[in-house]
Amino acid sequence: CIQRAIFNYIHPCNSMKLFSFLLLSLALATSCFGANSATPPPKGFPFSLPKEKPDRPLSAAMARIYDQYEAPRPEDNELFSQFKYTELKGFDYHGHDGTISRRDPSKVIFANGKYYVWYTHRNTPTPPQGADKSTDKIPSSDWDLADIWYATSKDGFTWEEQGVAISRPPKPNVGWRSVTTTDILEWKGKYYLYYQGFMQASGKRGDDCPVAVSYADSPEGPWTAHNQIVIPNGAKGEWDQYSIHDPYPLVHDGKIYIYYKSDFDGDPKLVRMQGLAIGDNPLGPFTKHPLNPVITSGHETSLFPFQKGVAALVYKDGNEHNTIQYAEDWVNFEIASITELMPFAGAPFVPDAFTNTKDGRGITWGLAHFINAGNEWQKNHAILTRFDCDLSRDLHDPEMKAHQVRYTKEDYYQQGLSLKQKERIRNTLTPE
Ligand code: AAL
Repeated sequence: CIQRAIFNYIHPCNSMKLFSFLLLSLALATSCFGANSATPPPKGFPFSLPKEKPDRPLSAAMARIYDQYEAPRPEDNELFSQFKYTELKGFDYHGHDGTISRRDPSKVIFANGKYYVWYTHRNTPTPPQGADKSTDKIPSSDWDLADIWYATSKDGFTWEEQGVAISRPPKPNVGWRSVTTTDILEWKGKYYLYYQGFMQASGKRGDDCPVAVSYADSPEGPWTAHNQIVIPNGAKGEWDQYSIHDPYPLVHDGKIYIYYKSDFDGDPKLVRMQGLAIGDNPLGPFTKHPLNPVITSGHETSLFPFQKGVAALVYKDGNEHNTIQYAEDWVNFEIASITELMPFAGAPFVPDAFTNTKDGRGITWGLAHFINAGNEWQKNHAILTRFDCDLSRDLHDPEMKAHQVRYTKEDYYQQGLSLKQKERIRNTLTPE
């Protein structure tokens, strides 16, 4: 009908009518385009990533970035961060000959105007020689025949070693072979160091030990050994029957929550998972949680209060390694982010570790270690290092929220094929 209207209108042709026709066409064209702006939105996912979960059918992966993570982008996720590393000053390693090792640092605390850290300290005539060659002087592993030493710092970068905090006790006390892998608790004005107490050289059967504790009125000591096992190995046939590693105390709900690792199974490789034991008294007893293991991956797993719950740095082992996890109830952990280059044996400075907070603020730095620091297993030893991150609700450091860690081609070529793999590939018939 529009065509007929135009034909009737301009049939007796003259310039006025031609001008009006052109005007009418322009108006129609504009209205058509204009009509386009009233057309429904495109059916595809929008170009600008919605900050909130959109009301439309979503794939499992798209639903997950809204349901599982704090934000659809890593840079907006408070529980995502990169990790940056700085060499520490103040520790001597005998030229990295393997006779001295520092590793598995405790959480860092601040007291008397300075930072404190405790760690496994080994100083032996030889580097580790394995369980069969070990003696009462020759270590089996990097953490065999070790004591617990401590150091202080004004800035977290340069440290002053203060010396031994806890020495190995005489036989048959718990830890007579080696006291290692300690962590600190401040509780009602006193200090407690929990640690692995070895009563045989690590590696004889396995890396077997329970957890013991010493206490002091000051972080400077002197430390009194409780001389009893506070977190015992599990019963025969239970997941944690042989090893209770990496005790990691925090205060929550007016109680002491000690997270720990156990190595189990071993067929063909060890499985490493994390358990939880809860107590009202720092000298025990501690009750293991019935849902243990509570984290299915990780190694020396470090944790920190975050909002109402607790977050965990889960690295190195297991299906969910390289993740940062979160449990609002401090027991049931979910993956909060995926990251990389995570600190080995991360030991953060956690200002609210013992404040029984329900509003955890998070972390920005801590210490960690590098094992086989000399890149020669014949000189096996570990060194302490510092990491920085932005897992804090009180910091916004966009550089820490970048999600592309730069590796060099050398890093990739260092991850080369083994001889066995090269042989396999060589023997694989090339397709016709
Ligand atoms: C560390 C920790 C425990 C283990 C050994 C020394 O990384 O998991 O302490 O026993 O390795």
